[in-house]
Amino acid sequence: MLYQRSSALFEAAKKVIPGGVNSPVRAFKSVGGNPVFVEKAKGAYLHDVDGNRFIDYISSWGPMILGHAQEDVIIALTQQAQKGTSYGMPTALETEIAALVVSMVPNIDKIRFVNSGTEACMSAVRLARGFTHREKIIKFAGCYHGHSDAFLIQAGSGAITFGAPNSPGVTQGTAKDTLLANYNDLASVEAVFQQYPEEVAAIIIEPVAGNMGCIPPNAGFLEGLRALCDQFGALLIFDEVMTGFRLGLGGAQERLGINADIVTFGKVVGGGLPVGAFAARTEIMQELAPDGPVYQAGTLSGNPLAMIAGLTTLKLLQADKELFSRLDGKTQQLHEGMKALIEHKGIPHQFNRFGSMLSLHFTDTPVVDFKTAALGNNDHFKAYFHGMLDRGVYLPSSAFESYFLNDALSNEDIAFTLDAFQDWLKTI
Ligand code: KE4
Repeated sequence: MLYQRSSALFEAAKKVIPGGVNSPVRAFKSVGGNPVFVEKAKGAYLHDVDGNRFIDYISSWGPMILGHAQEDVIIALTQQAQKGTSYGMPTALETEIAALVVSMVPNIDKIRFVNSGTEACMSAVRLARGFTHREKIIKFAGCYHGHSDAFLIQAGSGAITFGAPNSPGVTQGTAKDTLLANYNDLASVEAVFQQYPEEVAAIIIEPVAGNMGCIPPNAGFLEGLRALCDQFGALLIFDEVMTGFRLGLGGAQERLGINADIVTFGKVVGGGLPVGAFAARTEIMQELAPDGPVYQAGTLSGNPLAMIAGLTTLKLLQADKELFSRLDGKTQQLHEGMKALIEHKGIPHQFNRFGSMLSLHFTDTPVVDFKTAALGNNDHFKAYFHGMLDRGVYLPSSAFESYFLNDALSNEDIAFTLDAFQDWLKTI
């Protein structure tokens, strides 16, 4: 693979954009080399500016579950754009997508749309604090809920990659109200509640973690969180920015059978446009301005382009009753195919999979939390990432990310990916 134009574009970008990217994980810092610049994408494929084609396993970090440039979404966007792109006034479109999400997702009566997953999680925490009149939150080492100050404490995703899970610029005043526990470790959560029995407004968690690689919850873990929240009067916030509309229409709540108090969304709900959302039962949502005193706002929140992209995507997901099982099946096919190829190679490896989320960790230790995720051999990961990239397969550019399969992937694409993996394995 040649990447000359990408490299030249990267040099130009670095002159006017910090690190040459608008989101750090894209910079390839964790895997080395220069990022690939995309020219276009269609279905399961990314095409870079050097004419290379890649099978895409990040799907824009989750949103493109239907594949890129899905025809119905593009048509709906094009038609909507003719009517204008943002009004700063309410539209029936917002009500339509809000009602659809409320009909799909358990335990929510009302939803507020915002412009990113960060904004959704930030607003959900403010709402939980306003509703409970408490100040502290519990988050889990390695989980990532966006780049709002309160979350950049032992944060996952890109924050781990840069060795700055605790970002400069986050004040001690903020950090003192973010309490840390360990994923899949109920005792660590109970210990925090015992120390602050009446001060915790909420637990916020990725019900299936995707920012330490993919880490499913152990049996009983989420149920235990629900019980602890009920015991200590805290709210349970499910950050479903990744899992929402990916694990199924009802997301992790439905798939895992756990009732959250507030649910946040992003990625798929916007169909590739900037959308986040947070939702809860009326008793909680009525605290939000303009009904209640908890303030939250946004110029482009609910804008018609984002709404029509999200609405069209959700309707397509709802109409295709086989989509989620088909997607899970492709993920299982990829997982089992890769495992069969690597397991006799004497290379330490762990695969984690849940639904259409998957990750490969180069360690013998089961990956169940931030600590064990950090044991992965990053030199192996780098070689794997670039080995697959050079063979036309685009994987997440960090060991602390999950793959996100899309419905445009064909059996031939999976077979191509397994051939590339087998060919790479011969080189190590
Ligand atoms: P955004 O602000 O990036 O839309 O969403 C933040 C967020 C919140 N919650 C979860 C569970 C998330 O995974 C994210 C964002 N995910 C990362 C990928 N690990 C976005 C990719 C990036 O930072 O460029």
